[in-house]
Order: sequence, then C-alpha cells, then structure tokens
Amino acid sequence: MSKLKQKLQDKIPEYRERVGNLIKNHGQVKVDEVKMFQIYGGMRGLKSLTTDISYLDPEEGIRFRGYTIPECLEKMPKPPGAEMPYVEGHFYLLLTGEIPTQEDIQSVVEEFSGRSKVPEYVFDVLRAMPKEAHPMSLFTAAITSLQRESLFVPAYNSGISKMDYWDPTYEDSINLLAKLPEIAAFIYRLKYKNDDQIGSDPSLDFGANFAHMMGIDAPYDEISRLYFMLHSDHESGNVSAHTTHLVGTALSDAYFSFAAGMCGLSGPLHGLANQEVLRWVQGVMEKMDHKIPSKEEMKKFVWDTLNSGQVIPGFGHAVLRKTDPRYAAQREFCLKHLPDDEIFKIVNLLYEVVPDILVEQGKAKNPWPNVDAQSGVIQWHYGVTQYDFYTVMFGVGRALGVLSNLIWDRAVGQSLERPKSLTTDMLEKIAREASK
Ligand code: HAX
Repeated sequence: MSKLKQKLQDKIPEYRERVGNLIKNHGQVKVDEVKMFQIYGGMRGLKSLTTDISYLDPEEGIRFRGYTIPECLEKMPKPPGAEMPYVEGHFYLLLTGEIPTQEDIQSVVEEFSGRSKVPEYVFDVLRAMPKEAHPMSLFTAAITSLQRESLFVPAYNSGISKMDYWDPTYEDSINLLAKLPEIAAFIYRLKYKNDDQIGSDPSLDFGANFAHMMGIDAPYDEISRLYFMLHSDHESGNVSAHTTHLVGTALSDAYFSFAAGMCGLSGPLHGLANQEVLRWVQGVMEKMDHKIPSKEEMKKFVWDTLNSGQVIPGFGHAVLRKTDPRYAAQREFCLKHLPDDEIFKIVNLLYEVVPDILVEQGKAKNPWPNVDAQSGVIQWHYGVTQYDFYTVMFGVGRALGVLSNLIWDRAVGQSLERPKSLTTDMLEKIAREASK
C-alpha cells in the first residue's frame, strides 16, 4: 500500500467516530433553517453540506485544510529551485490535512507518474470529436470514456463492504487525477497545434509535466503549479464541487462523478467565467484598436455591458464579500513577472473601475473581483491565447479538491443526497400562515 493511502487509512477510523457521534448523539440538533428566498435563490447561505477539505469565509476567503493561500505557498515543499509548491504536495494536504515532507511528496509524485499513462482509446475518442467542439466537451468526453477503467464498479458488483468503498474510490481518483495533465495538454495541442503532440515526461512533477506537454517554457511550470493549486477547491457548495459530491452519493464512480462536476464547471457563471473575462477584454481591445482605454472609456464599456443586461465576468461571488485571495495571489504574480503586459493593465483598470460601478448599480452583493478576473491574463501572456481552453485547466485543478472530497464521502459513508421539494401551492400556504 502506498504511503499516502496508508496515511488515509490510519485517519479514517477517527473521522468515522466523530461523524458517527454527531449523527447518533446530536442528530436532532438544529443547524440552520430554510427561508423562502433560499428555496428560490439557489439555497444561498443555507448550511446543509459538510467538508473538511477547505472552508470559505466570506470576509477572509479560502483556507485549504485551515491554511490560507499565502500560508500554503510559504509552508509547502517546492521542487528544487522552484517558486511554487508541488501540486502533489497540495493534494497530500487536501486529502490528509497535513503538510507533507519532501519524502511524503516524493512518494506521491511517484504514485502519480506510475499511473499517468492515458490509454490510446481516449485519444481516439478525442480525435473523433467534431473540430468545433468546446474543449470542455472534449475534456468531459475523455473522462467518461475512461470510466471503463473504474475499479469501484467491479468491487461494488462483487459485494464489497460499504466500509471499504473508499478504497477503490481512492484508486479511481488517483488513476484519474494522474492522467488529467496529459488529457488537458492533448486537447490543447489537438485543437490549436495541429495535433502535434508532445509526449509526457514522467520524471517531471504534475505542474512541470503539464507545461512540458503544452510545449511552453519556464516559468509556465510555475504558473501551472500555482494555477492548479489555486483552483483546487472552494468548499463543497460551488457547482462543480457540489455536483461531483451529489452524483457521487448515488455511488456513481469517480469518473462519472467528476465528469458531472466538470459539466457544471462549464457554465459562464462558474468556471467558464475565466474565458468570458478574456473574451470581454478582447472586445474592449478591438473597439479601442489595441489602445489602453482611459478610466472614463473603461467605465463606459462596463456600463454598456451592464445596461445590455449582461454580467461583468470575473466580478462578484455567491459567498465571498471581498477581493478573492485567489485573484490577489495571481495579481501578485503578475506584478512581479508581467507588470507591463497590455492585458494586465486592462484587468488592473477593471479592478479600479468595476467595484464602484457595481456598487452604484446596487445589485451585486459583492462588487469585488474573483479568481477568474485574473487567471486568463497570465495564460495569455505565456502564449495560451485560446481562451476557450482556460476552463479545462481550471478543471484539472478542481479535480484535486473534489476527488479528495469524494474519497472522504465514501470513507464516512455519506448518504444519497435527496432533499425534499414542495409545490408552489404548498409554499403559498406556508407564506399565508406565516403572515397571519
Ligand atoms: N455583474 C453584473 N451583475 C452582477 C454581477 C456582476 N459581476 N454579480 C452579481 N450581479 C447581479 C446578479 O446577476 C443578480 O442580479 P439579479 O438580481 O438581476 O438576478 C444580483 O447582482 C445579485 O447577485 P448576487 O447575490 O450578488 O450574486 P449571486 O450569488 O446570485 O451570483 C455570481 C454569484 C458569481 C454568479 C455573480 O456574481 C456573477 O454572475 N458574476 C459574474 C460571473 C463570474 O465571474 N462567475 C465566476 C464566479 C467565481 C467562480 O465560481 N468561479 O468559478
């Protein structure tokens, strides 16, 4: 058994006891109550999920297993000479809750590289897809085609005990995760580089191997590590995480569950917002004939978008009420490495003008930028100008968090998710009685 799996196995009994105690001895304790606006308003703020992988405080932003982004960047071991930590180490942290040693990381790097070979039939499926298919359509197709590799399915069919479900889910999750960088890079080069593929180099870490297969030189390896880590998790209520969890509770295997989550990530209000930001910025640049707009000109572009009934992509959030620390971490990278980049200047200008305008418009509860406002700038700067690919990279990162969550769901025996619906008549009756 690998060191990582052993560590997980050692931790499971204590968690099961804690969860068992909550259900058995405190099962009737009220945690929250549902209000009418939440039923119609996307269950915003309703405390009805649990995860230990990460926690999103509205004012502070994300903590991964209790650590802020700056703490993760500082504390986590890095490849020799690198600025950004290992992706494999971040996965270790998400899964176990502990900061890994170099030795711990090395064994995860080896575990991943030993499982990274993508079967040829996945490439055949991708090559058979229509040329104009969106990269996220290719990404989800690759994941579902891999589903035949699931070890959970035969284990379940052979009557494995519920207590052991986490084990083949762990195997499926690592097998899938290890292949995602190659699948993503393959999609990129298939769609935008005439299918001129660059083979995987299993001696490289997750981030560096992705950069190598994309065909982009340093510091793109650093960017890849940062990007995958920042996008890994945002507690379990966001669409991609919640969908992966929800589908997983039906005991769909990790491939089906994650593919479902990726379909959710493909929405413009969620992961697709990163491509929308670049599309919007490109529209501005075309209208300005590639001249950086003045503050007044930019304000007009923003108002025009709002007045036409569209949202400003990359701004606002369902939970956060301040600037997203994932935005801030990427902005810091830009200030250090690409301060004079044309698109960075435009995105900075947006940071200066959009919040005030959203406040003046008076609709958005959070006028501040989110992760997606900044991520495309860095990609564009290093040559990934095909912005409809950005969500695929988001998806590779998101896998680290949602698959960790799925393994823990199985370990603690999370139940089938099945909330109760009411009809409009019933809600109107409840409203009438409440106003008596
Ligand atoms: N531009 C214009 N209007 C906005 C807005 C924005 N950036 N953000 C919110 N609003 C509007 C909403 O559309 C809503 O309008 P209606 O009352 O007319 O429906 C109103 O303000 C209240 O919305 P809210 O409560 O502040 O925000 P929600 O929780 O409903 O939605 C969203 C959160 C992220 C979907 C929203 O802020 C948005 O659409 N932002 C732009 C898209 C985006 O950047 N998405 C990525 C978010 C981060 C993420 O998940 N990444 O994957």
